[in-house]
This record gives sequence, C-alpha cells and structure tokens, in this order.
Amino acid sequence: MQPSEAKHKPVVFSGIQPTGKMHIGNYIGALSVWAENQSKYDNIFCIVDLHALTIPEAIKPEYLRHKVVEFAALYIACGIDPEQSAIFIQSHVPAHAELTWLLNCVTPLGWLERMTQYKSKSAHQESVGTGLLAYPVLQAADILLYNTNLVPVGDDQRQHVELTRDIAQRFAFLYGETFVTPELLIRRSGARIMGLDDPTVKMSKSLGEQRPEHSIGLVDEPGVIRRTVARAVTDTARETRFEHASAGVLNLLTIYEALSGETRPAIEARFAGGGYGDLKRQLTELLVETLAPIRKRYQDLMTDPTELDIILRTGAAKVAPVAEATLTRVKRAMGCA
Ligand code: AQP
Repeated sequence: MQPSEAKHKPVVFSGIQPTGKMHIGNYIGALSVWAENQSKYDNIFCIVDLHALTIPEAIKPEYLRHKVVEFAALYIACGIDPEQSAIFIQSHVPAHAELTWLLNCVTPLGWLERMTQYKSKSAHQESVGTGLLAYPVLQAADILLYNTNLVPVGDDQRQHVELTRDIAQRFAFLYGETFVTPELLIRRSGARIMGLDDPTVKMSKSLGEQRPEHSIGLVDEPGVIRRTVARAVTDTARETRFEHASAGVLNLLTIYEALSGETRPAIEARFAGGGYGDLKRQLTELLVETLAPIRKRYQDLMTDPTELDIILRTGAAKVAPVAEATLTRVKRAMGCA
C-alpha cells in the first residue's frame, strides 16, 4: 500500500483477547468482516494481551505467551494479510497503557459500572480487580490512538464502542476536540452467534474451553465438528423458517447463512421439509469445507513461530508512531507535555 493511498482510506481498528478457544462466532462476527474489507481500509488488528490480564487468577504467564502466538496464527489463517494490515500485540506499544490512564481520569465511574460485560464478568469473581472495571477504557484507548473511523466487532461489543464515543466526546468537552469519533461496523446477520449447547447464551471463548459441546473451534477436526453439530440443541418440531424457528434452530440457520452467503429464501427452500437431520448434515459439510483451509494454514504457521514474531514486531513498529503522535496530542491538551 502506498502512503498516499493509505491517507485517503478510512482507518479500521479491532482486536481479540488471546484467551479461550477461538470459535466460529469470533470468525463470523469479527475476523471474516476484517478479512473481507481489507482492501477498502487502512487496517490495524491487535491481539489485546493487556485485556487478558484483567482476570489474573485465570491467566497464567505461560498460557498467555502461547495464546498470543496462537491467535496471531489464527488471524492470518482467517485471511488477515500482513501486507495489507498491521497485526501486533497490544503490550508491544506502550501508548495503549499510557492513554488508558489519561482516559481513566476523564471517565465517570458510573459509566463503567453499568457496562453489561463488567456486570456479568464481575458476578463470577470472588474479588473484582480494578482492571476488570477499567477494561472498556483500555478498549477506548486502543481505538482512539489510531484515529479510527470504523470498529468491526460482534454485537456484544456494541456497548463498549458506544462508551468509546462517549469518552471521546467528554474529552472534547473538557479539553477541546482531540480524537476522531469512531463508528461501529457490525454485520446485519450473524453478529451474535449463540452457544450450540445453550442458545440462550452467546457463543464464548471461555465457555468453549470448558464445554466441548458449546462451540465449534476454528481448528476443530472434521470428526469433532460433526459430533458437536449433531448434539446442537434444536426442538421436537420441523420448523426451518428463520422467522418461526426456535432459538437453537435459528442459530444453526444463521451460521449457515453467514458462511454460505445464500439468501434466506434460498436457505428456507433448501431445508423445507427436510427436518433437522438434513440441516445439521449440510451445516456440518459447510463448516468442514470453510474451516479446512483455516486449520491447514494455522498448522503451517505454527511450525515457524519466528515468522509470526517478525510479522508482529513489524506490525508494532508500523503503528507505534501513530499511537505516539496521538498520545503527545492528548498530553499537550491536558497540560502534561
Ligand atoms: N458469539 C459471537 N458472535 C459474534 N461475534 C462474537 N464475538 C465474540 N463472540 C461472538 C466477537 O469476536 C471478537 C473478539 O471477541 P473478544 O475476545 O473481544 O470478546 P469476548 O467477549 O471476550 O469473546 P468471548 O468469546 O465471549 O470470550 P470470553 O467468554 O472469554 O469473554 C469481538 O469483536 C466480539 O464482538
């Protein structure tokens, strides 16, 4: 990409926390959207290891070190091209932590206490760390550092991106216009894939690690995919129309829609009268076909961690000057420079 070209392209920023089992929800809601739009944007994709530290009891240092490499390989295996997109580790660019402190100082406590993710994650902790509460401020810093125009995420992250906009606007009120206010980029269908074992909860990386029947992992073998889809929750009816389907069946239809690119009428015609066995069989075939090249590329990449290390260091070196420039602007505005 030529620098003059990049100047005119909207900036896209997004990231994934390197914990748990990366699943088809992450692929449909985030990674596939990042990959599809790469040529239209100036792309920055981060592996947010500092976010993983917000539940320190669960995250051992060796686990985190391994997960960062695994997730870098998964980004690339899912189609993120290091030539077109900067891929880097959050902790390699110190400006993320520094801007977080500055933004903490302008963020009202009440804004953080009402975040849904904070409420659900803190409910399961014996003692809640400050990091978990400030998690969305770190996310705001990630986004605002790069003059981001668009943030492609799944539906669960909608509230955090809205908070980022609020923080940017509050900062402008206190110190003058400083940040670009980002917009959400969310797909119309498939932005919230549900658990296969429980369609009332979002498919999640942490649950996927604990319960094999919860999710389809991006590197699951065909036999595992077949077994997991076969056990997915449905019901006793034979309803395969989107509008009338029960939560579990709607989830299977939505995954089929997102991965096949077919229209809803075409999908409804395909499964009309076939029963859930047919839906599960065809969905399994589609999943195996979609994930086979991802698994293969992932395995190849994991044989050479040195190449991944070079990609991650190159990515950090590319984005760090932009982050530094924003940080300097913020500190000057606040009187720190
Ligand atoms: N079920 C989902 N459907 C669609 N998109 C999803 N995303 C997550 N789950 C789904 C999107 O994937 C990106 C990365 O997720 P993250 O690590 O930032 O968010 P998370 O909430 O930590 O992911 P998990 O899987 O729920 O992990 P745990 O359980 O550990 O918290 C984001 O863009 C997210 O929207």
